[in-house]
Amino acid sequence: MDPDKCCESGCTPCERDPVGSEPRDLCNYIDGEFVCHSSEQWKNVLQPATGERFARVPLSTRTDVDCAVSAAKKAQPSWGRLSHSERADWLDKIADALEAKYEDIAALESKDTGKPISLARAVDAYRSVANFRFFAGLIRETYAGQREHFEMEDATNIVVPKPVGVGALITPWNLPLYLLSWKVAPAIGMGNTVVCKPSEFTPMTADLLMETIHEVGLPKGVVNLVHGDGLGAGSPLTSHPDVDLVSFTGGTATGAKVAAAASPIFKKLSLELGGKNASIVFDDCDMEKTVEGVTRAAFLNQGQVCLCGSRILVQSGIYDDFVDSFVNSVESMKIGDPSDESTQLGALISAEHLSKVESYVELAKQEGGEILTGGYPCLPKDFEHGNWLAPTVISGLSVDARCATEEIFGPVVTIHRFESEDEAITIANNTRYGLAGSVWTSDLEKGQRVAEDIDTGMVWVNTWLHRDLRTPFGGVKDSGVGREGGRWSLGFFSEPMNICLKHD
Ligand code: TXE
Repeated sequence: MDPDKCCESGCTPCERDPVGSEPRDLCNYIDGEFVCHSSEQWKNVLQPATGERFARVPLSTRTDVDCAVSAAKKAQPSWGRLSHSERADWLDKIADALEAKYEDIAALESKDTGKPISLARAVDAYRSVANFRFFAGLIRETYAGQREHFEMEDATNIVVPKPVGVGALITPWNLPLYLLSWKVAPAIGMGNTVVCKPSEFTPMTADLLMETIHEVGLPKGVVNLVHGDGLGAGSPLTSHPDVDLVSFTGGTATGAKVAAAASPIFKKLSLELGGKNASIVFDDCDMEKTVEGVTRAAFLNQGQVCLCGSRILVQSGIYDDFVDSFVNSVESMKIGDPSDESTQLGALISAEHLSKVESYVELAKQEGGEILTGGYPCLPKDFEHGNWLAPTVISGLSVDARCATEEIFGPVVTIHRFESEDEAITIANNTRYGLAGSVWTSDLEKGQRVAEDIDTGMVWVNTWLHRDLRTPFGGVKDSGVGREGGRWSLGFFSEPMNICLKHD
């Protein structure tokens, strides 16, 4: 084998462009080295706010995927033999090193995704560090004492949490490092080695994570990264015979392809897919707090969060007042330059995605909807080539309308009137999705009762996106399969083996 190549099929070390230089060409990270990809193909990385190119991402191929999987496979046995607490120490080291780059994470994420810098700091940078730290603590706490065991009269059963093997971690563009770290930390913490495939639209903080992992000296091959698109890199990764588990977050249509690729060889699979979540507002809610909470749920990250409350159901007694206050609240949000600290709404991820969202607004008009607020924001010339849409509120649609049941994944919400608790629940469940939802009422008993009847994986009462990392995260119906979060992540990223010891 050529000593310059990291595996038989060949990937050569690449000279990294210095961080901060523009435009930058990114490299894959395989077997502890930044390496070139095997094709000549690149994709431009554009700033959503301005349309300017600021980097190029490799369009890797099956050859690169093979290389990365073989590095991960080679590294797994010795990594898997470390104790849980030794691996937790590595997670803490990564958390510390990432924390030192807090502002870089926020700035890169804001530039790459078009989201406001304040949000990138408070949510993306914060959670990326917190994910590593949280799983370090949880793994230590869970596996510090005696192993879980079940006594019989004449035998003892001991449950041994073994690593699954090589994991493929595929992430989307809306919360790039937040979601990647949410998968990498428990996956490697439980003794697996991984190949990451971040979204080709937002690769910058995944590169930063690899740089961080390299700096702390994580054993080579434990974390590998292949850049590229779904067809060239994602698909060969999910169908690779040496990949034992796939954790995917993305669109429902892509999730179906991933499941089809992974299931013939029985890979362990976790799919976090789309949502069309209802925010249910009862007559007895605290109006001011509810308007604030429902506005945040509707438009955080320009509505590009799978948990966003994109259908707002309001009880008839307060419908008119609520709609007035809600529209006022939406119109007061500051949209514009993502690097401005006071900005609340940034740009959409891509021109293609903007067109998809715009097409839903057009469809809403054809379906008989009334646009209560929306349109295009008036912005300085620097942003004329960006992907902008003002937060849009649509009323008057049937609850069966396509805009009221399909995932738009942008700053567009529909608002509907209901009379009774039962009707609210029926409307909330009237979609193929089942990820999340929120209920707004001063009666917590009613809040819990309604929440239990909603067919989703998560419901918040009088709050939204109030996350405790110990709780299960995931959806039902077309929103996915499986749960991650807390001990559910530890369960997914391990295989519980039972050893039965017969007593004399
Ligand atoms: O996501 P994709 P897209 C929803 C949202 C959006 C739609 C499509 O409605 O409009 O999905 O968005 C990789 N095998 N969400 O097209 O394609 C891809 O490269 C393996 C909801 O941007 O699902 C990327 O890394 N991988 C969602 C990742 O999958 C494949 C967040 C997600 O991309 C692949 C984002 C394949 N065949 C969009 N094809 C959420 N749940 O939060 C693509 N990929």
